[in-house]
Amino acid sequence: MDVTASAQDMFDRGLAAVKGAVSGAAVELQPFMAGFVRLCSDGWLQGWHECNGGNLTYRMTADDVKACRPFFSEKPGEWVGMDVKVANVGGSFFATTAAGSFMRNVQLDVAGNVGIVEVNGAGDAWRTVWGFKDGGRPTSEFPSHLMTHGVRMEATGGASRVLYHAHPDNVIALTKVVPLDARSLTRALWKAATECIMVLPMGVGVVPCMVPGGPELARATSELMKTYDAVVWAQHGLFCSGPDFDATFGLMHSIDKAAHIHGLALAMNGGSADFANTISDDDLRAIAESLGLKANEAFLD
Ligand code: 2HA
Ligand code: ZN
Repeated sequence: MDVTASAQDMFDRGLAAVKGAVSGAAVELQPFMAGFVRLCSDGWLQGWHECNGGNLTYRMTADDVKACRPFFSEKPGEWVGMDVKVANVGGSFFATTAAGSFMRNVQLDVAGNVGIVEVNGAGDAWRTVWGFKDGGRPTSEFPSHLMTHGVRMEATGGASRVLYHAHPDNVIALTKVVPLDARSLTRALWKAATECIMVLPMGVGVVPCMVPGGPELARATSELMKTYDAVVWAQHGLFCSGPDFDATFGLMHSIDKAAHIHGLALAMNGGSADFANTISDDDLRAIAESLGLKANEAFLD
């Protein structure tokens, strides 16, 4: 037996194991990844992520990429082509939940349930550079997330970085009882509680019931995201965008809470939306103006 070769082999294996453990932890310890994981856990605790419901993507900053680059795989995955081409996110890196992953498991095994992918210069293919350690791939909604990242980037001068899809119960229920147009839904939400218009001055967009993960839903959502930072998917859930994890989670939470209050008020009022008291349109304007915000006039009387 060649003792020297065997000792070298053991050393190499040990080094690889340590490097693997350290590299996983190092990406997980980055502030953006801590925020990513926290949002997944918080969404689970809200009850918005039954089974593998929901998904999350984050467009990394140049500093995020610099901090993570030493821990990227020495050999990135193969390029995988997409049916969509989003030129303005070409060359960007995204953290994304894995297709089929459960939000409740993300905190237990980040590298198994989350990956970092690089998008090629043309914006029509991706490859894994970190994570998906059990052989996963980006969320099934990745092409629609990418299309929407492109749109939100443009609409916000680059500020928008987070896209979050969840299945909040109250929002889904609301789409069963309010006419499915953006004005009616927005007014029900705005008038539920004074805080709603503060986080949602443009209101919400709405798409009718469509096949989850399909190209039609992707196209409709990204089109509406030119105007709105939140889009209700009838009978399905909600899609929110924001500059960071707090703002995006806060938007999802605020909209679900307003939908909940609307539902409670309907139940207390015997099912009628003719409430004894509510927030007037002038009150809504005054609330928005108090924060220097311009409410969407198309949705006010
Ligand atoms: O990721 O929620 O809409 C699973 C879904 C699809
Ligand atoms: Zn969904």
